[in-house]
Parts: sequence; structure tokens; C-alpha cells
Amino acid sequence: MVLTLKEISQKLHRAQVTAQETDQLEEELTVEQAYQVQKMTLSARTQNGETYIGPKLGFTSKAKMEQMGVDEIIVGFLTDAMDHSPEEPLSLHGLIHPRIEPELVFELSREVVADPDETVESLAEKLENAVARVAVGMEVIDSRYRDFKFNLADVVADNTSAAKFIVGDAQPYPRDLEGLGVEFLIDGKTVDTADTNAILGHPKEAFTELAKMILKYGFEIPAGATILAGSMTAAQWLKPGQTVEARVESFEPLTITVTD
Ligand code: OOG
Ligand code: MG
Repeated sequence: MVLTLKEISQKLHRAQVTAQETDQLEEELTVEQAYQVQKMTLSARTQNGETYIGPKLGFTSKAKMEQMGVDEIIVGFLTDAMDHSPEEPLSLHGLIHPRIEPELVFELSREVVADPDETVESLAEKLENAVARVAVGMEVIDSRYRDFKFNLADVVADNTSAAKFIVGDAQPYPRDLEGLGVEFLIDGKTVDTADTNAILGHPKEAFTELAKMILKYGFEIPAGATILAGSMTAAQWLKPGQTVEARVESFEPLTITVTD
């Protein structure tokens, strides 16, 4: 069976809404087509009342690329419906097979638009100059595909597994983010460690990579946008009853408790 891009978007959207995993796609999408599918899902979600709040980067660290067997940077979209307050326990209801990962989050003060003659360098600079705050975050990813298995185009079509995100302690930006220690804990035990340079060698590089993707695929960066820079460690399976903590040197720890 060969589905249209619209039908693929509908199938993945339905899998997300009903929390039912779906088979890997039979269609061999190009990455360009996969971003078109993603855009269609974003339109469907905004038509249902959700608000787009910014992009998320994926596979910006070696740890994530190795874990998922994908070696190119990907971009997905975030909506207000995915924004989970750290004050509230995180319910796994409505999720298929969620994982969680520690991230850095950039909060922008103003809209960023690429001019017709924009270069990667000038756009990266614009993005970084628009950042007002940087925070510790966690992302809950939940592939809609059976067994959390996908190739590059399939994960892009599935909005890069985006499900929920949690934003913790934020500090004014600019500030130095070079090589800060990262610790990821479950139930008080360290399950992984890294440093902030796990993101592309330096977290600032996230702006360059995002600029490239904006020039290629046209993601919008609204005023007040939230940007996830990509996980610094491998992701961990989420289970009810867990307490998950992300520690980044010089920030307050971010903790979330998990319920079913
Ligand atoms: C895709 C999402 C990757 C990250 O931070 O690297 C991502 C996945 O692992 O399912 O969000
Ligand atoms: Mg992520």
C-alpha cells in the first residue's frame, strides 16, 4: 500500500493521539518529503487549537546518534500542548513507550526571520543574539513507530519523536556554556554523565546547525520561541514511580516524578 504524504501524516498523528504504535512506513520517503509530512502534522495540530512555540534539534550528540543509529541532525516542532510543568507529576497516560533525555533549552526574546540574502553565519548570529535565557530541560520522546525503530526520514516524518518537554532553572543569556558537567539520575542513581560540549562540540553550534536547517526547510522562529538543543546523553525508558533528575553544573537541578 502506498500512502500519500497527507495520509502518512494522518496515520502518525492518529498514532500519537490514540497512543497506539504504528508499523514502520512502507513508503521510502526522502528527507524533504519527511519534512513536508511533519509540516502537515503541525498544521493539523494547530487547527486543533495547539500553538507552535519553536523547533527542537535532535541527534546533536554522539550519544544519541549511536543509541538510535541515525547520524544526521534533525529538527522537529514543539507546541504548547507538549509543555509540561516541572511542578506537576508527569503522567505516562497517552504515551506509547516514552523515553526521557537531558537537554539545554534556549528561550528567545524576539522573532527571527531569514532575509533573502541570509547566510548560515549571519542567521546563526541572529538566532544567538535573540536568546534571552538558557535553561536546563528534559525532553520526553515517544516514537510512534513499533519498537521505537526508524530511519532518518521516518523519524523526521514522526516529528522527531517529540512528545513532551520540561523546562527548569533558566539563567540570563549570553553566558558561558562551555563544558559544563551533566549528570542524569533516576531514583537518585546516576545513569549517565556528559558535559554540555556533547552538543556538537559546543552548545553554541546548535545555532549554526539550526540556521542551516532553517535555510533548507524554512522553520519559523516566533517571538518568545523555545528551542531544545538536543539530548546530551542517551535517553532512558520512563516508568511509573520514577524520579528523574537532570543536573547541569551551575544550574539548579531539574527533577520530575513519574506516575502512570
Ligand atoms: C529522535 C529524537 C532525538 C535528541 O535530543 O537527540 C532527540 C529519537 O531519539 O527518537 O530529540
Ligand atoms: Mg531531544
